[in-house]
Amino acid sequence: MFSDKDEFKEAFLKKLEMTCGKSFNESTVKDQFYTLGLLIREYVSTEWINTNEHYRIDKVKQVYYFSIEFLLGRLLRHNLLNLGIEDIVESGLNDLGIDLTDLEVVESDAGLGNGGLGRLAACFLDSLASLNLPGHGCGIRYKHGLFEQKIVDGYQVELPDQWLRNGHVWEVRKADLAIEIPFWGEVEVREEKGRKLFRHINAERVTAVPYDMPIAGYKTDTINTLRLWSAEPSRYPINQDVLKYKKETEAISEFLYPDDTQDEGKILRLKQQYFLVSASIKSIIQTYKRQHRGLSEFHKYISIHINDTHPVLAIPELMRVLMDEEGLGWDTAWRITTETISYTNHTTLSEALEKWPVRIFQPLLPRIFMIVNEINERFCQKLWDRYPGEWEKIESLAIIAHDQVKMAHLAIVGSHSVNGVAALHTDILKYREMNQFYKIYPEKFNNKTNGITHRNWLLKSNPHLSNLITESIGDKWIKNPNHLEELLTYSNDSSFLDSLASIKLANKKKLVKRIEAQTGEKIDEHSIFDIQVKRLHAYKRQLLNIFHVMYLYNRLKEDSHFHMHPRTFIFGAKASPGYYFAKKVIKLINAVAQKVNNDPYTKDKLKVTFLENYRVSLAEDVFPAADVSEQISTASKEASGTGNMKFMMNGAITVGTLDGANVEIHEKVGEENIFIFGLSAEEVLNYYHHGGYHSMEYYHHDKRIQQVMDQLKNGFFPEVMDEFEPIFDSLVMENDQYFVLRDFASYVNIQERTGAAYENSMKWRQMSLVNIAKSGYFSSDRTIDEYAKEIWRIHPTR
Ligand code: 26V
Repeated sequence: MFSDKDEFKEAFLKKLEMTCGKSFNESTVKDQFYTLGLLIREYVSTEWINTNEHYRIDKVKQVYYFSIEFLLGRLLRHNLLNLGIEDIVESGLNDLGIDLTDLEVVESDAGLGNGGLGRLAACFLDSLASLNLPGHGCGIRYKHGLFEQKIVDGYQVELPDQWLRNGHVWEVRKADLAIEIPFWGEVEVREEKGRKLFRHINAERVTAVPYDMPIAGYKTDTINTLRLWSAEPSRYPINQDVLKYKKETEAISEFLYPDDTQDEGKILRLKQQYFLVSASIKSIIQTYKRQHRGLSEFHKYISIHINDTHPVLAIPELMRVLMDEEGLGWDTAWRITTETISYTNHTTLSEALEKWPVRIFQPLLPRIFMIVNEINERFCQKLWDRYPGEWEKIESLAIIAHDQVKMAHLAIVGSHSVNGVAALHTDILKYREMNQFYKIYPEKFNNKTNGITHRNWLLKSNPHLSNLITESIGDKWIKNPNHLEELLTYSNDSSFLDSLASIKLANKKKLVKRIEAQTGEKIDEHSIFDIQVKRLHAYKRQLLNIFHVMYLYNRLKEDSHFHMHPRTFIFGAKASPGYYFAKKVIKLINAVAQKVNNDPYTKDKLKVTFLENYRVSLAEDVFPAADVSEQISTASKEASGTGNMKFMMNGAITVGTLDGANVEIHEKVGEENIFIFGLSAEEVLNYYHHGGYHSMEYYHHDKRIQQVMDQLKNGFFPEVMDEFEPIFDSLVMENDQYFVLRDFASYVNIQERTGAAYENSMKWRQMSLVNIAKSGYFSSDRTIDEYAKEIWRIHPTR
């Protein structure tokens, strides 16, 4: 459509007049952004169609990645980069007096996710397309993504996210491909020619309308699809409350993770899950039938991957379609279903494992419940044959027990592959949390260590570092990040190391500017930027970090000889709206910031900043500016972590526990290029099983801990007398289930070593270089290549 900047300018100006009805001189940045977006979408449309034609005509096996979250962020520069037209567009716009970065910030983040799980899905889409793999995403087009966070007086306040306010330029609504989804009602059973026939009657119907987004690979011809479903009313029922029906229908795609403490919220979440999988499966089958006769070979052409258990109803839904709509028998349908579906587990935390009460499940999804029940009965029969008489064991493994449907059990039984997301996590699944299932199905369990797309998290977000890398080793690393290892030849090249340091400084300055513009706070860019950004959760131990800051503050105040390199502790975290304890931690961080930043005695040494509304577009400025990456979860609790990889790739040094993918980062960079501390997963799990930890002893015997704990309630924070008592209680009185006090001394120790290491700037730069050079393994290209070969059995096309 345009091959040089003059053609681009001409197309841009024409498009602007046509879509906005304004002359260029009258146009706003929003008009310009929207015009550019439309132009790009048109630019990809031919290849998009070609890709799909090729998949159809050549009967290519395709994977569909089902996920309740896709955390895409902004897409303008991402698309320009992947299509290879960034330079043309940027310089064309320059000629017109437009700065591309001014257009970029107009775009709202597509924040349809919480954190790691949703961002992983977004990185996977990029890698699939970039590796020319036939793989698409299926999700929900929430009207409101994850809430917008404001910090008011140190407290988190949530506002609804309004990402669709100005429309979403990358999507195409396809009303003609809408699909009806039934809820409630009854199942009518008839017998015909010796076969049972099932019909779902008196159902309330909801229409699922697809919105498709093109997913362009990096400089390839492949354009895959992300299909997000939106819920709309079907034909309005006669004699019913029409407004109520409309509201209830639209609620399905209104919010990401509606509050599920009450039954109403539980129903809504289960509706969302079925809505996603039913619409997706029906549309996959419609497309499939245009290319193939019959469904007996479905699994040879289609793979469906379920990202955690949220889409696990794909299993009974596929069974339903194969049996009730296509007339296959149970055994054939079961073989096809299990061969089609694969499952990733993303957490071992018991409170995060999904269970649905039968009293909600059965009436909402009557036919699906019957099928789940049948799957359960057949599975229990198998268990009975294997473990005759062992009722307790059978009960603990059953899919339905004690009036609850256990989604993870359904996922394991109904799929051919179950994977964890880091080596340690998979071992914990195999030998601890899911050991009984592992014994029954050893062949299903496998590991796929997470990865991130280096094209987003390095090439796009850290252009200066990317340029330095390309100048040094060429640009092969962009398509194959293992080439980053060639950077090791520069380990003793002082001019290269100097460049590395000045790029880091420039990135820090950029972040400082952004923080100053937002909060008015001034930050010393020569201080160590020590950063912890991730969802707020007790197991991630933001508390340990802030206690360390309190300890440093106390030390500085009490010991005039105490030396430390100036440090800025940066936090970014959203807490679930109903997560009381997590919100206390946010308040504590802000209270410490208030205290420390305003004390003339410490303010040149210590600084604490809480970044409001942490999200993808902010993260893109945070990772490149980090010196120290905080990955300090209680060992065994963080399935993988992916922020750890983004920091590493941008040259930050990890301070971390041997948890999740930190273990593998440690292996890659070696002992001397990472700061490891704290209990091992083994030790933590042993404490859980055998007891022996008494946090009170640490409180009494370590004066540093005692002082910090006491400050939570002795008026140290003057305006908040009993605000932090629940934190004190959980650590001291309720035995500190995440071992914060247990790991405190070890953490202080490693932090002291970290600070000292930073002062040897030559050594620090070398460490940083090793981290960048060894980060290739953590590219999602490697991860996706493994999924493609070992689970999905799909192949690169063209
Ligand atoms: C969910 C919940 C919901 C209820 C309250 C407690 C709780 C705790 C954790 C979760 C996590 C759900 C699954 C998830 O997001 N896992 C994350 O997946 C990432 C991608 O694999 C991985 O890097 C993170 O370690 C893992 O926590």
